[in-house]
Amino acid sequence: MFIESFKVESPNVKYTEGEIESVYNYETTELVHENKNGTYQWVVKPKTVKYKFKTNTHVPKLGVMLVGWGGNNGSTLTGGVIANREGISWATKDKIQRANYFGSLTQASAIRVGSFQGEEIYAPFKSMLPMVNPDDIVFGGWDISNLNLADAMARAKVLDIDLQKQLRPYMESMVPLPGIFDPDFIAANQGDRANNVIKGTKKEQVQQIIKDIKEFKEKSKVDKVVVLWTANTERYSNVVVGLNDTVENLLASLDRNEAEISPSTLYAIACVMENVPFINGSPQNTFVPGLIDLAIRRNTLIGGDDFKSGQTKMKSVLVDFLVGAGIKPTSIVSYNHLGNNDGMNLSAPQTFRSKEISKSNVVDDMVNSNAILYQPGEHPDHVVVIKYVPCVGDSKRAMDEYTSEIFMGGKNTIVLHNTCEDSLLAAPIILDLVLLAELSTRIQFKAEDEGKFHSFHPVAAILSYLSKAPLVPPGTPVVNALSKQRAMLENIMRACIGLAPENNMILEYK
Ligand code: NAI
Ligand code: DG6
Repeated sequence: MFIESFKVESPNVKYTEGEIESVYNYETTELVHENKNGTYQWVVKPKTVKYKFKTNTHVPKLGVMLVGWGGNNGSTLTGGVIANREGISWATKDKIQRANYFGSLTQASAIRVGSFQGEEIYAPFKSMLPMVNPDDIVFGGWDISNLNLADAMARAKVLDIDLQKQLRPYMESMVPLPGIFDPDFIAANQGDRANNVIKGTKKEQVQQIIKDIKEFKEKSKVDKVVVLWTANTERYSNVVVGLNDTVENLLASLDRNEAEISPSTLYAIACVMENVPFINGSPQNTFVPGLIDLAIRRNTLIGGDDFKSGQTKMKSVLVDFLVGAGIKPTSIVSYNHLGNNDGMNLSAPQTFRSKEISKSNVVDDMVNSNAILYQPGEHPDHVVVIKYVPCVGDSKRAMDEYTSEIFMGGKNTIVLHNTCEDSLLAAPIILDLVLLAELSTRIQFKAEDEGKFHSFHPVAAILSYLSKAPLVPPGTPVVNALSKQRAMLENIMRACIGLAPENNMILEYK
C-alpha cells in the first residue's frame, strides 16, 4: 500500500512550530586490536552513541543558478520543471505523455515505513522531511553562449517537439548571463559557442559572479540560492604548491590573475565567498585544496563531482552485486558513444582524461572490501572509451563487458547495452542535488559528547548517491556502492524523524 504522508509519534521526536527535533541512538561498533599472550586478535565492541537532530521546517523559496544553463542538461531541466509546474501534456507517436519527475530520487522514489495488517506500507521519499517543491524553483544562470532557453532547448534536440512548442513561450525570455570563458580549459571545438563572456581579470570575473548572484536573489525574490556547474567538462587544473594548495595561496593567485585557475574554480570561489552552496556536476578538479579549505573555513556547502547518471550507476550496482556475491570481476570494459555537445567537448584528450578518471575510480571501495577475492593491490582491468558520433545526438550508447571469475576457475561474461537520452537521466539528478543540498543546510545535529549543534561538514558527502566521484571531507572513506549511498541518505533522513535505519530484517514475519 502507498501512503502520501505520515507523522512519527514517539518520545524520540517532537514536531514544533518551526522544527523537528529528534533523538537518535546510533548503533555502531568500536574495533580493538588486542594482544592476548602474544597473539593479536580483533575485538568488535558494539557501541551506542546518542545523537540529537534539529531540522528547520521552514521551506525557503529556492533559486537555482546553473553554470551552463543553455546546455542540454540546463535547458532540459528548466523545460522539465516548467512542464511539471504548468501540468503540460503532449502528443508523442505512442500516447499522450504527461510531465513527471521520473528518475528523481526525491520526487519519484519511495521508502518503506512499516507493515499494516500484513501489508508493506510505502511512502514518497520526499515525505520524510519538508523539502522544496521543484515546481517552485526559480531558475537562472550563466552560459558562454547567448541563446535564450527556448532556442537552447531546440539546439539540444532532447525534448519532444510538441512539448517544445508548448514550452517556448515560457522559455524565450530566459537568457543566460555572460559566463567566464577560458579556452585553455575546454576543447578548442567549443570556441564558436563563446559569444557571451565576462571580460576582465579573474578577480573581476569573480566579483561579477558575486554581483550576478546578489542581483538574481533580489530580482527573483528567493530566500536561498544554490549554484550548480553543468557546463562543459574542463581539463584538470594543475595543483601546485604556492598556487592553489592553501586558501591564502589560492586567493593570492587570484590577485595575480594566475592562468591556472579554471573558470569552474572561479565560480566556486565566488559562491563560497557569498556562502552560497556550490555543486560540481562535471568531473574536473574544480575543488583544488585551497578551495576545499576555503569552503571549510567559511562553512559553505560544496559537493560533487560529476553526475552519476547511467553507465556508472549500473556499474556501482553490478560490481557491488558481484563482489557481494563472492564473484570476482577481473575486467570491466566500458564503451560510450554520443553525439551531443558534451560528446564533442570530450573528444579532446585533456577533457576526456577528466571523464576517464572519474569513470574509472568507481569500483575501488567494492574491490577493497573483499580480500578473499583480491590480493592487496589487485584490481580488475578497467578501461573506459568515449567516442563522439554526431548522428546519435543526446541519445548516448553505453556498452559494457564485465568478465568475472566464478567457481573453480570458470568465467562469467555479462554484456550490457544501454541506449538513453543522456540529459533526461541527468536533469532529475540535478534536481535531487539542489533539493538535498538545500535540505541539508537546514539540518543541525550533535553527538552526546558535543556541546553545541552544528551543521553537516561543508564537504557534502551526503550527496554521494548522485556523484560519480563523491567529494568527501578529508580522511573520510569514499563510498561508491549505490545501495549503500542510498541507505546512507535515507537513514540520515529517518534519524531526523527519530526512526531507526531500514534494516530489512522483517522479523515480525519470521
Ligand atoms: P552541454 O555541452 O550541452 O552544455 C554545457 C553548456 O555549458 C554549454 O551550453 C556551454 O556553452 C556552457 N559553458 C561552457 N563553459 C562555460 C562556462 N565556463 N561558463 C558558463 N557556461 C559554460 O553539456 P551537457 O550535456 O548539458 O552536460 C553538461 C556537463 O554535465 C558536462 O560536463 C557533462 O560531462 C556533465 N555530465 C553530464 C551527464 C549526463 O548524463 N548528461 C552525466 C554526468 C556529467
Ligand atoms: C560520455 O560517457 C559522456 C559523459 O558525459 C557521460 O554521459 C556522463 O558522464 C554519464 O556517465 P555515466 O557513466 O554516469 O553514464
